Amino acid sequence: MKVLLLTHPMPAAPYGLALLEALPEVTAVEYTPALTDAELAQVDAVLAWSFPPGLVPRLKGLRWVCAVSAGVDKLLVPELPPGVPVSRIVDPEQCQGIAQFVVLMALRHARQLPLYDRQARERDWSRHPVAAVRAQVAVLGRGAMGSAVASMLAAVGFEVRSWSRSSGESLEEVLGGADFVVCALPLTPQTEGLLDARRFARMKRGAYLINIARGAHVVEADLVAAVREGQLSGAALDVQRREPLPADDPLWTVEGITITPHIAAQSSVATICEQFIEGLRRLQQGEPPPRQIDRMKGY
Ligand code: OXD
Repeated sequence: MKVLLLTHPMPAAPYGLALLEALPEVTAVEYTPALTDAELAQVDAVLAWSFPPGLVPRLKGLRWVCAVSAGVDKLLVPELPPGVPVSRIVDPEQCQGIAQFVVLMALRHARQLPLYDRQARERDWSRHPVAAVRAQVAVLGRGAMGSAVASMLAAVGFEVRSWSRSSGESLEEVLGGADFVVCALPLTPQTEGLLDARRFARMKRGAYLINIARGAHVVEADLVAAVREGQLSGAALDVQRREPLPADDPLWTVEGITITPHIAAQSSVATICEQFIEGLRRLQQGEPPPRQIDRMKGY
């Protein structure tokens, strides 16, 4: 069996070493553009974050795609044959890390830490009314991430309302009641650009957005406008449409928008290897790989 490692921007070496130790009979190759058609045609499985353009049709023997991540949106390219199963990593520790990040960002905003940081630089000891952390949070997405986020926010005193596309509730109504909106949705054609000028206008004036899902959920130019004109008080964006975010992107320049480089939480190499190796063993035995997503739904 042959596997292709496409873990860029993460280095492939640790995954190759783990595979060699656990499944010495499997050949693991790190992707380079120099791989020939004949070499690529022998690949049975890939461990990947995304596919370089034009690669998938050359993987003629592909039997399984395993994402190196929780989200699989970058792998669901139209060229991927419909019968090839796609799996994702399911890591409770990553969900917990994401939830901690959201709570951190929500409390930081609710307790005005950026303001006090600014004041401290000027040795200004002014006090402002303290907002009770009883604010309302709308968590968009009820999957593993969204549920972990909702529970942790509730545990520190926020009032949480969860929404998903299948809940039947009106998104506009849920947004309209929230002081904070957290995006934890999968990225699909139905959720791309969901948070746009129209939705920002439906939010409470001064609401705060936290996005730990995918940059493409947000129409970033609309967000910049909404924050600049005060409709939103700000946003914490751990994900952006273009990653790495280019130095000249307007998102960097807006007071109130915090950018972090997709670090809210990551699965450990050990967990990814464990789940990939489990799937390869199943493939060797002719069994379906675990943690498959529904390719029709896209998550
Ligand atoms: C992701 C991840 O899907 O980091 O963004 O796992």
